[in-house]
Amino acid sequence: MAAVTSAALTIPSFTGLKAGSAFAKVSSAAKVSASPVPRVGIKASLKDVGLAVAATAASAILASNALAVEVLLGGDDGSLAFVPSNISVSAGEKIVFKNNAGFPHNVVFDEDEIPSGVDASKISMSEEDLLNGPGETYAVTLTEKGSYSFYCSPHQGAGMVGKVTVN
Ligand SMILES: [Cu+2]
Repeated sequence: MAAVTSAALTIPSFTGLKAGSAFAKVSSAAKVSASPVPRVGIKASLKDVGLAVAATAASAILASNALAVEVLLGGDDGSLAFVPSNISVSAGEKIVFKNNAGFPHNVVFDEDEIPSGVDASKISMSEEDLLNGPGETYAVTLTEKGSYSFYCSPHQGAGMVGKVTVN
């Protein structure tokens, strides 16, 4: 919008030598069809603004991820594991599980190894629900303090289990 405003300010000075009434006419016409050069300039500026907005959104996403704890699903070495498998977070801190290798994976909290009163089904993916693609994520926020155990249902037998302590 700043680019459009500056262009509007530029056009009157461009036609400033003309009479008052002509000035008004040219000014309104200029809004519809400005000379090619300023139009290109406006388009380019708007594009730049668009990119700036996109960049801001991207950095905001990065910033929010920085506040979350990330756990990779599958090790870079091909191991069927949560990496790291034992984490500590603050109550209310977001935990993001991210598909890394050896998928499909999922994240299921063990109803017998979570604080009493917490509903395992509300913090877990279902046993049948799987993250199939690279980079897919499952995020959970735990608010009750205590110790929680979780596992990946396809790979529980292979030892893909983890633990989170909420402080
Ligand atoms: Cu798995």
